[in-house]
Amino acid sequence: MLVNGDTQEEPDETFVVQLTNSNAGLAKFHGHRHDYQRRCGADTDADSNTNADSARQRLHLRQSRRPRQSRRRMPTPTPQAFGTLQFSSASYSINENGAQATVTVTRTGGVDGAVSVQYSTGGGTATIGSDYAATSGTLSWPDGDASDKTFTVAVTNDTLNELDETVSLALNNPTGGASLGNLSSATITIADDDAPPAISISDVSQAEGNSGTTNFSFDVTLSAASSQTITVDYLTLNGSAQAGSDFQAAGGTLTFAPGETTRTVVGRRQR
Ligand SMILES: [Ca+2]
Ligand SMILES: [Ca+2]
Ligand SMILES: [Ca+2]
Ligand SMILES: [Ca+2]
Repeated sequence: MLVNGDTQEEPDETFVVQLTNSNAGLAKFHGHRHDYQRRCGADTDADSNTNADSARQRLHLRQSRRPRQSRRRMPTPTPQAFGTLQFSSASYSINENGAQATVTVTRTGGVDGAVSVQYSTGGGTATIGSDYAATSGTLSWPDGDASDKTFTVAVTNDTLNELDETVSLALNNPTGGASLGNLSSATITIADDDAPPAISISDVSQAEGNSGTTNFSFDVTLSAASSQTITVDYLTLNGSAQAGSDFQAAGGTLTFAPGETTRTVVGRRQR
C-alpha cells in the first residue's frame, strides 16, 4: 500500500485494510483494538480471538513527523518587483562638435529577475546621417542589478550654420516583467557651433547710357550656405550720384532660402 506524503498541516488520519475469503484461518486481530471495536462492534474481551470470516486491520497512520521548522506556517511570499525602466532625464544636450551624446537609462523600484528594454532614435528636427547616426539596441539588467545603463548617439560635426536641432529617443518592449516609466521618451538637443555666414555685395561699374534707364545688378553673396533662412535689408544712398536725378531710390529685403548663397539687387540708373 502506498501512502501519499504531503506537506499539509492536518490531523492524523486512518484507512482500513480488509482481509476476506481466505482458506487459511484469519489471524487474531492485532493492533489498535479500540479503534477496531468501534468500527466493527466486536467482542471487547481483551483475550478473545475473532473467528470471523473477515477481519479488519486498522492502520493508524501517523503523519510523518517533519522537522520543526518545516511545520511552521510558510511566510507569505513577497511579491516580486521587476523594476521600472526609463531615461534618467527628459532632455540631454550635446554640442555639435561633441562627437557623441551619452544617454542613461535607470532601473528603479525593483531588481527581481533579468529584464531588458529596447532603445531607438527617430524623429526630431535633426537629420539622420547629416546631423546624427541612427541608433538602436537593447539594454539588459541581470537579476539583482539596478545599475544605470547607457548608450551613445554619434553626432555629426558639419560646417553648416544651423538652428539647434533635436533627436527624439524612445524606449520600447520592456521584458522580464519590468515596466516603462513616464520618461520612456526623451530628447537630445544638438547645439550648433557654426557661425552664420558673412554677407557681402559686389561693386558695379557700368555705362549709364544716353537715355531712359539702365538696370544695375548687384550680387549679394553669403560666404557659406546656411540651413537657416537669412534675410538682409538693402537701401540706396546718395554718393556723388543723387537719388532722383541720377538714379531711382530703392530699398527692400533680400531673402536667402536655406542653401542659397547668392541673390541679386537690381537698381535703376537714370539717364
Ligand atoms: Ca541639420
Ligand atoms: Ca548639424
Ligand atoms: Ca560644426
Ligand atoms: Ca552645424
